[in-house]
Amino acid sequence: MKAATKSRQLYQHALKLIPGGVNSPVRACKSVGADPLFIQKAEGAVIVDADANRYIDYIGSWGPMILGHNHPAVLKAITRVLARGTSFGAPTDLEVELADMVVRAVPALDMVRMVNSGTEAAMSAIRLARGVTRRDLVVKFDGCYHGHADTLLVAAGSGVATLGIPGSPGVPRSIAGHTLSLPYNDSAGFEKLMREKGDRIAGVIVEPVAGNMGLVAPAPGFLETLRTLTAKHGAILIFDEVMTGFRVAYGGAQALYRIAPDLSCFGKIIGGGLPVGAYGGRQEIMAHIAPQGPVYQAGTLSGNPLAMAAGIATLKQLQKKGFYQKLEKKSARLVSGLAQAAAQAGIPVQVDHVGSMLGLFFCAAPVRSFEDAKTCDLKRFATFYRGMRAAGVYIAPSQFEALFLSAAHTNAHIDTTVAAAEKVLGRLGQAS
Ligand code: HOZ
Repeated sequence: MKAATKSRQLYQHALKLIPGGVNSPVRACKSVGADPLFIQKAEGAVIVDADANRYIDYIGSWGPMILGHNHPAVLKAITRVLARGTSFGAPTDLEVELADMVVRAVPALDMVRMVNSGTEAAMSAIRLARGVTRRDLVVKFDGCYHGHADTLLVAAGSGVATLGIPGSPGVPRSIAGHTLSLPYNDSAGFEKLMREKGDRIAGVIVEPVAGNMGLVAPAPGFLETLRTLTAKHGAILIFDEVMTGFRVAYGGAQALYRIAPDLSCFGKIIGGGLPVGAYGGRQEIMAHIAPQGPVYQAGTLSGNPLAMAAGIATLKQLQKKGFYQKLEKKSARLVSGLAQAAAQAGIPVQVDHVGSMLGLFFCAAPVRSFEDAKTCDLKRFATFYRGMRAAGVYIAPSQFEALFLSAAHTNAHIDTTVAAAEKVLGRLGQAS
């Protein structure tokens, strides 16, 4: 591994020009005591930094790259559409085609609106829930992250958790006061809240598989309770499938767990690596969106032709027979390899996966909530991160993030990763 000279130079320059030197906080690698790597290029499962160091990539641009980087079919689709122009601010055939694919794939969708990011999707879904119900209160769950809209930054995961920020200055108390946050997987707590305030709740938003406090799967019955009680009290149930959509199954977590939310949010995979978001749901709810209805939401670059083309090409690949089964098998191989490596080293870890979303916590007890995740050994995670990076494995620089596998990861990549983990965890074991 060469010294990260160019990355360091770029970072020093960026620090003067961009807050924290980065355009999204977690990637600054602050909490793991490292500097960010600046990326030159990527191909398949491998990402290459500015100093030409190669890493096996388990970030996958934080989820979109389920086919691996630079997939030929996606590149071809983008290139073909590029010749038509890059943005028209007017409808195209491409957005209809992608909308059709998304609606067909996801059980609870009749209609979908394209936006430009997951943040926009969640923010718009919340506005729609409020507009439809004429209520203000929103329920979310501690450690879930739904982008950085004011309403949703309360007790949030991802960068907010990584940096230990309790809320954010700039979010007026009066706005945050409309958001109630409860422990994830706590069905009893949710029942109590709905008994007391159910008829004032506009919407309940949840990551059906949490990926922004590390990976935390829903406990049996949790999502079912959300579904039953929101329906009972006339509140809108929103699944934030920005990470899980087309990731844990083609139809997302709602297909995997067979629960139909009222609204769903998407991003990441449906843009094939280009900026995109979407939200959708049943026809009678989506009909409230302007210009069909009065709830306003708009966007100059929404339905951008390049993003639509990349999304269509990606989804076509995902439809291939056995795609998810193969990915699942590789994920299981990595999870069991990492668990074995930790056991050999005598290091307590919780390592789990739902489809090709993975999580790794340094703690002895299973992690079912953000409270549990916060009790894990963050110092050990930081040492592990630095060790793996030095060994050529690129994982998210925070315990409060998920890892993602792609179709481009081979068993050889996985075995190399496990071998690196054996060494790094072995050293950690000796040091403790
Ligand atoms: N919030 C995303 C991860 N959960 C993106 C982080 C980044 O791009 O730095």
